[in-house]
Amino acid sequence: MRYAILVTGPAGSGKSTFCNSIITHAQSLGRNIHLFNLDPAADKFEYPPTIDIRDLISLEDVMEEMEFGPNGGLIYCFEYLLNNLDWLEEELGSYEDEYLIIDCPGQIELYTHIPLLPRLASFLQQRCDIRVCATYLLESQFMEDKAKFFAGVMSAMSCMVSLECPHINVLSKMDLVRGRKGKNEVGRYLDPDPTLLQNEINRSTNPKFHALNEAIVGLIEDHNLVSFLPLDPSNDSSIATVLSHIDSAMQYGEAEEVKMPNDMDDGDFGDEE
Ligand SMILES: Nc1nc2c(ncn2[C@@H]2O[C@H](COP(=O)(O)OP(=O)(O)OP(=O)(O)O)[C@@H](O)[C@H]2O)c(=O)[nH]1
Ligand SMILES: [Mg+2]
Repeated sequence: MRYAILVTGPAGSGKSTFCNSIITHAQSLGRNIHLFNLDPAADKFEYPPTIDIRDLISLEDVMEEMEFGPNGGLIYCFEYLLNNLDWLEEELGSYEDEYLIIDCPGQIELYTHIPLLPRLASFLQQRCDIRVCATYLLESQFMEDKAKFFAGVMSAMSCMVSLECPHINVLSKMDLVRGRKGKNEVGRYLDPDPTLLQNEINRSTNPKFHALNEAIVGLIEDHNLVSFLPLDPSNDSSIATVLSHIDSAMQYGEAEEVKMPNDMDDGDFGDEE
């Protein structure tokens, strides 16, 4: 069986750092994990990618030859990849046992506006028979502004709905809030508490939007879809917990044994107040 973690999230949310931490951690456990770089604009890597979209197409060439800007160029690169999936199939080879971590670019239109990543995810799952788990990273700094946090929750939800595969949301860069937010307060964000947050958002938005706030909060509450795992890449047990949830979502390992994820311990959270 083959497995792949699709690492998504807005620009700068810590996707590449997360990929590195997972690789480092997996290697320390003696697991073999390969990086698949899907960002045609990436230039520096801590671990050399085993599969690299830049071997197929160069963003620089696209921008120069097609006279596209960076975002249009990126969309072009993705469309090119999706029109050349034979290339990818060859790169993926026919390994039996493989665990890939796929570092995506941060442009949100790749999964929301134009379903490029959903098409790739379904290719990996259906054509290549790879079990895929998507992760969506949102920065912990989003907790500083509730309206922004809710926009982030909506984007996570939109990604989750469009990708149609097991999905884990991660609140990244938790080291930045450590000691500044108590465990209970962080908990309200990890398992978003819509009604409590609604009042506070209403206070900072024009009354014209209160009905809209309520509708959005209702949507999040009714579907109870979004919760987050905290991630602090400097803390090994935090990485282990996130990886165990991913493994469990894909049922990685012995097929006959159902795996349960690790519980979160105190070290995974912000400090207690
Ligand atoms: N403090 C802190 N900084 C982080 C963490 N993860 C990433 N960063 C920093 O955030 C910035 C962006 O990190 P990347 O891992 O490149 O984020 P990305 O999502 O891959 O960014 P794009 O590929 O450009 O969308 C870098 O300066 C990182 O050093 C973290 O857990 N804690
Ligand atoms: Mg990156």
